[in-house]
Amino acid sequence: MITAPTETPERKAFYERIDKDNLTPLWSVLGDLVTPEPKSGCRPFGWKFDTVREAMMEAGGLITAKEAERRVLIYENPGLRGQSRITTSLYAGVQLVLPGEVAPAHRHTQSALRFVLEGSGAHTAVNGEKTVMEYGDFVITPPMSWHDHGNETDEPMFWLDGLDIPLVSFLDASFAESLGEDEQPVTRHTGQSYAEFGHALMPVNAEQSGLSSPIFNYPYVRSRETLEAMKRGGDPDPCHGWKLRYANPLDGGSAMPTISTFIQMLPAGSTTPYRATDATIFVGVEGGGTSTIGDVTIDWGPRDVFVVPSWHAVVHEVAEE
Ligand code: 1HN
Repeated sequence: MITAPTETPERKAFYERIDKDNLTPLWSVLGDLVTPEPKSGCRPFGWKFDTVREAMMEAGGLITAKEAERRVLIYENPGLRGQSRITTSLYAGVQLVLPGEVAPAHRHTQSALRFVLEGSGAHTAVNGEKTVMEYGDFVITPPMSWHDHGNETDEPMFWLDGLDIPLVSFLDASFAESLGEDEQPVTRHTGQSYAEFGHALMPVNAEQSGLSSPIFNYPYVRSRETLEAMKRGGDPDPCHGWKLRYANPLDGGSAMPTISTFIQMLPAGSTTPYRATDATIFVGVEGGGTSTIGDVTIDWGPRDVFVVPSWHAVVHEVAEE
């Protein structure tokens, strides 16, 4: 633990003198710069989907998806208000596309992911291919890929958006562009990427461009089936239950390089405490439980979102059925 040296009148006068030259003594700030353990401004917190849904429906009456560009309410971490962040490095929000609406085609350097929370059958198009979205589907939009959304169903469609906005801002690397059309031209069959890369088979001339996965919709039906197979095949991990990582089939890495993504199924009972340096955003899919992060306890069910900050141990508890 590094504590700052005491401030004598001579030292204080010196600091004030050098301040006008934009100089600062390291010894006054070292303890905050280099901490013995990660120190996060992010706080453990949970949002109930029902509360967010109500506000989103109200937003739906106030502004169209097109006028808003993206009609989203941002999940702002209570420790990071005014910064459009859910954790130190990530942005998240809930997006609503009403029947008949489009969210126009654009692209940007930020990586985006969607996790479908309500509705069935709206689509997103990414780099010339459409995918139809269902509850629990995990969809990615890699950096600089054209993307637009549309809802031709007669039900509202909601999803969780996650983007690496704070990380990209930290690097001063934000670029964005509008296509100037609501929808991008479609050049590939719906489902083509998943057909070509989703089955441990891939085109012989497949080239990796960038670090993101060529699959852009990981359907929930497949993830659910795989978790069930893992469950039949063996005991759960004491920390994680049965847990899968969304992977890039070309290199085995994360589906997108800046945001790791997983889906896990928890057995009834309590997990053992888990602590990591990455802050984690959880979203309930089925069932529900209680998660304890230090002295904060969060109840969650399907579509609820909660955050575990960096270096905070979490214990999940799921009731017996
Ligand atoms: C964006 O492009 C989407 O494409 C959603 O759905 C949320 C938040 C900030 C910047 C771009 C989308 C976004 C976003």
